[in-house]
Amino acid sequence: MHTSTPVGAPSALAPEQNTTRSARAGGEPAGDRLQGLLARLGEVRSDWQLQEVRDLFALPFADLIFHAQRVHRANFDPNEVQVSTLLSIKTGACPEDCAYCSQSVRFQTGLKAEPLMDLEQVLEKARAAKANGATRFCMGAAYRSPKPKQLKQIAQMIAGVRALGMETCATLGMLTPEQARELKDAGLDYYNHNLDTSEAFYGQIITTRTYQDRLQTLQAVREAGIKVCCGGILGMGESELDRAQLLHTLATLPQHPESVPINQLMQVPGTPLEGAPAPAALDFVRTIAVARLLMPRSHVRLSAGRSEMSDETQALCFLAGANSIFYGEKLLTTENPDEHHDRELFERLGLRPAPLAHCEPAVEPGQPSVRKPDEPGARDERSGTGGLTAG
Ligand code: SAM
Ligand code: DTB
Ligand code: SF4
Repeated sequence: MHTSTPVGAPSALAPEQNTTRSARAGGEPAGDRLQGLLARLGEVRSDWQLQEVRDLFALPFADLIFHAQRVHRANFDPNEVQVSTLLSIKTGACPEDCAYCSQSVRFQTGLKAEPLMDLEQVLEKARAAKANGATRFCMGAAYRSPKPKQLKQIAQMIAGVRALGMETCATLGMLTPEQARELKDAGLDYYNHNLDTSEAFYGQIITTRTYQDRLQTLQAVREAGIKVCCGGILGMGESELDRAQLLHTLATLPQHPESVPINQLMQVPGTPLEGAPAPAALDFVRTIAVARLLMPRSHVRLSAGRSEMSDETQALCFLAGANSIFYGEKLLTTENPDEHHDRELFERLGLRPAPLAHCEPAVEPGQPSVRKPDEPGARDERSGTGGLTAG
């Protein structure tokens, strides 16, 4: 007797069909729609539909990781991880009310506020980061937006770090187009400004600036010719739809951010988000994989939260396409895995820090230089040298 398998039902007899069918919530994708979506994976697109993002989230886990690996390997050496080190150059007393943040003046977090650091102090930290194997130095300041005098001082820091032969990154809050140009002129390579979450959920996390403000800063940064580092945070009480919407917004910007940090909330006592449920590890991995598929040429950073993750979860994140981390015992104000542990993790996984030359910018959507995962010219694996070193 002939029997048919209902859409979505697993069938041991038809493994290929199973790769096209949803096993999770978020709508039952029609087989044709999903086939069309899978066929285009690897393209650098800015025309993603939200439903496509949801369909990727809904893939069976093994299929999602398989596709993420294919796309990752077509664009990057899968054993190389870009390494950045963070420094808080101005700490605390921030007027904004970001519900996750240790540095907001509105929450009693016990953090000691520190003024803008001296140039020489910053350069000393950058030299140490470089000696430890970091190729990018990211300077963070707890500002709503920098004042002209502060920007001039920070411009000197950027020029100084660049002169050490490192890539420079800064995260200083909102910028005007003029300020972005000033930073570009100083030699800034990347500006980090996160969307943090979906537009719909954003108002529950921050009330002192709007989503639109953030998008405007991103536009100013892009137009100044600075590479964009933009991502978000998981574990703030957002839904899977919010995560899909965040990634959809990032992947439909006129140009993909070159760097996409996916943070897991570092819970800070005294903030409104203290006690928020942590994301399930597999959901975090899933989000990394979807980011990899949506933005094939971008570096996806396994950002804050690694100290709360097992080595196995981190390994799954690298397998899912994460290829950038923060290295060093501290993020801005919270902890990161200790350096010894990270060196061991790299050794155990056979990972290497990416040399500077490999930190290529992402490609603009629509450009013909799309590498499909199985196409000739897709990136070959290479062996590298060196490793993370101790401070
Ligand atoms: N004040 C600037 C701003 O908000 O644009 C720059 C510094 S701010 C600390 C940079 C980013 O760090 C935030 O946008 C947020 O995504 C992330 N972040 C801050 N606190 C965090 C936490 N507790 N856990 C995870 N990520 C956090
Ligand atoms: C990003 O996305 N994560 C980094 C960086 N950009 C600036 C910051 C993480 C901060 C974690 C909380 C803290 O250490 O204060
Ligand atoms: Fe201030 Fe940035 Fe923290 Fe928000 S995330 S409170 S803007 S330092």
